[in-house]
Amino acid sequence: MIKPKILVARAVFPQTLERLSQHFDVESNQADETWSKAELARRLADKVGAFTTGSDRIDAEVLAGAPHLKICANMAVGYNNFDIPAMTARGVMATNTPDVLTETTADFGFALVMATARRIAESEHYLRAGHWTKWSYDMFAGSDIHGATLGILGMGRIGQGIAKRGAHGFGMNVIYHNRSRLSAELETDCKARYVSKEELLKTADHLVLVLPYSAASHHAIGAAELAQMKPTATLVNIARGGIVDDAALAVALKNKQIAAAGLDVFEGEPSVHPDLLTVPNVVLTPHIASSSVPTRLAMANLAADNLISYLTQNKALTPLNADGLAA
Ligand code: 8YV
Repeated sequence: MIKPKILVARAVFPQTLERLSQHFDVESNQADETWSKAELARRLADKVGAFTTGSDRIDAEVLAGAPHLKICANMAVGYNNFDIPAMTARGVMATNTPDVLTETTADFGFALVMATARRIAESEHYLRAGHWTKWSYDMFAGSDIHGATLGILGMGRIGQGIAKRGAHGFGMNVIYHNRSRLSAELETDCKARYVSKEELLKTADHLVLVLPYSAASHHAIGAAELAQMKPTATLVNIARGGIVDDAALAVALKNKQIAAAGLDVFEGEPSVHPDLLTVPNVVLTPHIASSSVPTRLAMANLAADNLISYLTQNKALTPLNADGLAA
């Protein structure tokens, strides 16, 4: 039997490839080469399915080179690398990997809050550099987590996970802002109070960004918003680069307009704004919030299952544009 052809655009777990190979004729990128859009389109020319990650842009230009493509399964919950209207117009199903990464990503968000507020990375660099010669009363004195006000911008599943960790684990006072307000039941679960964006910026001791990236959220935190925050406040971004104006943030950190930041995502990543690399009061990690072994496996499995289910039974498990395709 001739198997349908699919492309796995990035290196993945060998067991994911093995599983996909049971159903498909798989071309994969286990060497993890960086492909241009033209290269991606060229490789998609004879494929019906694609396993993609957040770094693979699927838009009209790529789709033009992929006339047989029926589905792109993203190994990510975020899907700003997909041009959904273009995919829908071409009849290509888009899927993502919600839920399986929620708790792991919330753990990491909270870890960044703690590392940032308690200056863990900065003090570790100091120690490794051999600067630690004596104790001093204010050495790397940061701010408290327990009892502080935790602000969350974007209160989806991951935002709620962070809220629960803060409220139930650390006795934090949790406030949030979101496009839509949560139900009373969810607010009670998260012990979170809905506030305006302005109040969130002004009141939070630790502000965490967990909102999806879109034209509407581009530079949701820029110079004007940073100016509204407390000088003692910290900012954590585990959402997407582009939500924060990184150049403005570097200036705010340098001028101590806010105390510190923790960033897992960057505008134009994997490049990082050079000024962020020179300020000490920022913790920088390379987009690893979902990266625990069990969670990355679960994400890969869900993306693979979407391909298998859609291409063998015409049923996507976690579709993004099913309504558009049905219309
Ligand atoms: C991924 C993420 O690691 O799921 C997301 O939206 O940002 C991360 O979990 C990344 O996008 C790679 O696909």
